[in-house]
Amino acid sequence: MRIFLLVVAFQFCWAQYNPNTKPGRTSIVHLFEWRWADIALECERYLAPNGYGGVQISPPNENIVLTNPWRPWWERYQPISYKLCSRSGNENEFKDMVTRCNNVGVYIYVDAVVNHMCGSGGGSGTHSTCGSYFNAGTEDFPAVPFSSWDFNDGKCQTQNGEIQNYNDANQVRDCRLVSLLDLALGKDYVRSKVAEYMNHLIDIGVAGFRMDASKHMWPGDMKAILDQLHNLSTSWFASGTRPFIYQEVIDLGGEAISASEYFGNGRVTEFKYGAKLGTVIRKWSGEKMAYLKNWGEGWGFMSSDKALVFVDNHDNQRGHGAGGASILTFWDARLYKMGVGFMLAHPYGFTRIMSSYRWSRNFENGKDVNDWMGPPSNSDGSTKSVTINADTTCGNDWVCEHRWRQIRNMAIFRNVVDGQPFANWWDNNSNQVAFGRGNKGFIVFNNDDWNLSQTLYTGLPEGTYCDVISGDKQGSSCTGITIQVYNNGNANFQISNHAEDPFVAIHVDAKL
Ligand code: QV4
Ligand code: CA
Repeated sequence: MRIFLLVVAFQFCWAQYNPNTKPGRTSIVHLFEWRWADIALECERYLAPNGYGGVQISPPNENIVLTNPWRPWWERYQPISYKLCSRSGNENEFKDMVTRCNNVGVYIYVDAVVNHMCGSGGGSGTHSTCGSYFNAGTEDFPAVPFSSWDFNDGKCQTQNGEIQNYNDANQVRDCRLVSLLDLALGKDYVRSKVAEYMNHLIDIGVAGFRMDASKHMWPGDMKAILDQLHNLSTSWFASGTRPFIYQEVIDLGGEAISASEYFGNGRVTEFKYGAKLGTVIRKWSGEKMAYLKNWGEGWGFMSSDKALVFVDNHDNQRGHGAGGASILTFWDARLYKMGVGFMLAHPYGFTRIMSSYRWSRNFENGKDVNDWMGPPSNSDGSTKSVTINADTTCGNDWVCEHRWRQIRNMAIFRNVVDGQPFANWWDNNSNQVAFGRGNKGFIVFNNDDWNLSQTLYTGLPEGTYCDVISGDKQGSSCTGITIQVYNNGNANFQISNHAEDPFVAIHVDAKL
């Protein structure tokens, strides 16, 4: 009995850190701005067959419609109500997506924007994605309903009601983030409306939430909401399963609020990860890949079992949020593939892969003045569908990084080596490094300006392996280069610094 109670207590305390992905599926993909109908198809035709565990979706609730600038992606971070009605689709399309993705074992993680409603300058009318009336000036959102009683105006202590100083935790939590009307999450009523929204999603079948702008909410207020959440739907999940929670807190150090304050609620985004990895792979600030030997907690990151990690996100790939110019994105494809490859090979954290759309970047004085541009859209503002080309890449300006061979195969690598220890590190004291995961996988990088030619101990069983970066294993052959592992576990690696992708990865499922 006592053991049973301990097990229950353990599950209760730790459940919200568990991504709830199927065993052997270790990453999720952020399909930024995709339509629900396209996500449903992608789960069935690509994500499930390639071992992806889930999808982070853009905010599904009703938001303001902005026309100046024209339909920016960030209008979706300005809620008008909790109706499931957005540029990605309506409630029926949402339910269809969740059902179809869940049925193939790819789970849905909702971006929950619950710190605020729209900006104070949002005006009044029905310019919202479902046509619900609102008045930003009087803080009236009858479709929820919220009224001026439900906002933090009385609590915020700054003169203009805005966050002015990130060294003052009270301001950061109780004042307006870039004018966004700040919800009074201390109130039972507001908490209950947010919990009702999230429970509606849980009952439809979602597996967890990205908690947007968590830094701007008190951890205790969040806990009061999270404690009201239902268990996941037993149509797909074991009874008693708690929703996965990961909180967006940008903590690069040096502010009043730290990521650790949120560990009691769930996982937290580790923003140091992408900022530092970008600096290393770009070889800025004297960094080199040899220093990655103690990557993870050794670099001052939060503990691995609390971390949600990514190379770039929808903000910092376009200069919003944190990380600055070091962040690697699809625009720097060669370096990006190395960064994502490193992340997926390394055991630290729970990994999220970014999947983007292309926009016409236009730098003026170092800033992209088109950083607001929304997804590929038709002249009426509706989002374009994701078309699939004959070579499996995406059309209509959808980048589909998750379909790039190198990234898709490294997501599979991570599944194959899941649970295996970091092992057999080698470096040349510069930018040539290698490491393995137990005796299941091995990866070698050459980010130096000269060739790599090296015999290394891989820990893998003897055999011929297909390098999953330069090609794919197809039947008993390999479309890329092959690597011979000898009976002593050694293999010889040759990587030109001019190679299309200067890294090589092998694992036991790609043995010929
Ligand atoms: C502007 C001025 C204000 C002014 C206001 C007047 O900046 O000072 O008071 O006009 O009306 C957009 C505009 C922004 C505008 C605001 C309100 O960019 O200029 O204010 O709307 O009209 C996204 C975008 C923001 C966008 C916001 C709402 O990144 O640019 O603001 O959506 O549409 C911090 C936070 C962190 C946050 C990060 C970006 O700690 O939580 O900044 N990240 C998350 C999301 C992000 C989102 C939000 C939070 C807000 O990942 O995408 O912001 O939900 O680090
Ligand atoms: Ca707040």
